Amino acid sequence: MPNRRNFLKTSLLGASASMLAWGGRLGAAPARRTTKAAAARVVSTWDFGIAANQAAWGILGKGGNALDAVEAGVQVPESDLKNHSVGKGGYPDRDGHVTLDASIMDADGSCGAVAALEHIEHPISVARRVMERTPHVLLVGEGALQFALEQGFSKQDLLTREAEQAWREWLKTAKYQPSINSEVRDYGTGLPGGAHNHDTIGMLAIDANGRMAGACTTSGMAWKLRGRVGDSPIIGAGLYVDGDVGAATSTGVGEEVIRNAGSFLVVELMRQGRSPQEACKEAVMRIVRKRREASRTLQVGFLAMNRDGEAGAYAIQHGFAYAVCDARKQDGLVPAQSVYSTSYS
Ligand code: SD4
Repeated sequence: MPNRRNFLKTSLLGASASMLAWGGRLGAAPARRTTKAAAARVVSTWDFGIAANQAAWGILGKGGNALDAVEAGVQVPESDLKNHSVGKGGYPDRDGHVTLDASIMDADGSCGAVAALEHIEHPISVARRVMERTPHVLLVGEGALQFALEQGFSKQDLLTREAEQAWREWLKTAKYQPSINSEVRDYGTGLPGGAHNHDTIGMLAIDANGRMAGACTTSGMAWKLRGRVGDSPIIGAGLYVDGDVGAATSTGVGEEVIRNAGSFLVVELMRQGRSPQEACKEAVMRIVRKRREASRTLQVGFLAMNRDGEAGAYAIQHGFAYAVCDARKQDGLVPAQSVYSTSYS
C-alpha cells in the first residue's frame, strides 16, 4: 500500500493536472446529463482505495454490475490486517471490542446496513443480505450478529494482536475516559478523523450499463464508547445513491456527517446541477459554517460521482485523497482540495 505521507509530499504539485485528467470540474458549469451509458468507473476513499478499486474492476471491467463490484471492492480493506480502521484488524472500542459499521446501496434506492456488528469479517456482505433478504434497512449489535450467523457467516475474533497492543497502550494514558480527542493523544500528530485512524472506505461505482451503486465500511473511531455508531451505516449520512443523479460517501468524524445528512446533501446538490466537487465542497462548508472552531481540528471528507461518471471530492483538512479506476487507468489517486491547508500527515 502506498505511504500516504510520501504520496502527499510528492503529489501535490501534480494535483491540478490530475484533477483535470480525472474530470475535476471546479468552477465548471453544472453537470450535464448524457443519454448514453457512462463508461464503467469506480472511485473510493483514501489511498488504500487503489487496491479496493482494482478488486471492483475485476467485476466492472468484465461488464459486471456495480453492486457486485462495490461489495467485492470494499472486502479488500475489510480483510487487510494492516488497515486499522476497516474490518478485521480494526482498532477496538474503549472496552476492547472491534465493532463494525457498513452500508450498501443500489441505484433504485434499495439499501441495507449493519451497525456495531462484532465477529464478522465482511460486514458489507451482511449489509447486502439485510438489503436483499429482509424487509429492513439496518440491523445492529447482537441482532445483526445473529442474522449474520443465520446467513452462514462465520464467527471470528477480529481483534488482532497488533490492534490489542495499541489499545492497551492507549489505556495507559486514557484513564478509560471517553474523549473526542483521544486518538490525537495516541498518535501525537493526528487530528480526529485524520489519516492515521479514520480511514473508512467509501466506494462508488458505475457499470457499463450506467447503473450506480455504493458501499461504505469501517471499524469507526478507535477507542470509541461502546455502542457508538458513526455515519458509515446511516443511509444518507455515510452513503447515498440515486441512480438518476449520482452517489456520495464520506470519511472522517461521523458525528459531523450525521448532523448534516452529508451524503444525501451531496446528492441533492448534484441534482440541483452542481458538479460532484462543488457539491462536496458545499457539504463540507455546511459543517464548517456551523462548527467554525471545532472544524479546525477535525477531518471530514466527501467523495461523489455523478451518473455521467464524473467524480469529485472535498475535505475540511488537507490530506484526503481518493482512488479512481476505469478502463484507462486502474491506479489513479487524486488529492482532494480542502478548506484548511494544515497537514496532519
Ligand atoms: C465514523 N466516518 O465512524 C467513520 C470513521 C472514519 O474515515 O474514520 N472515517 O465516524
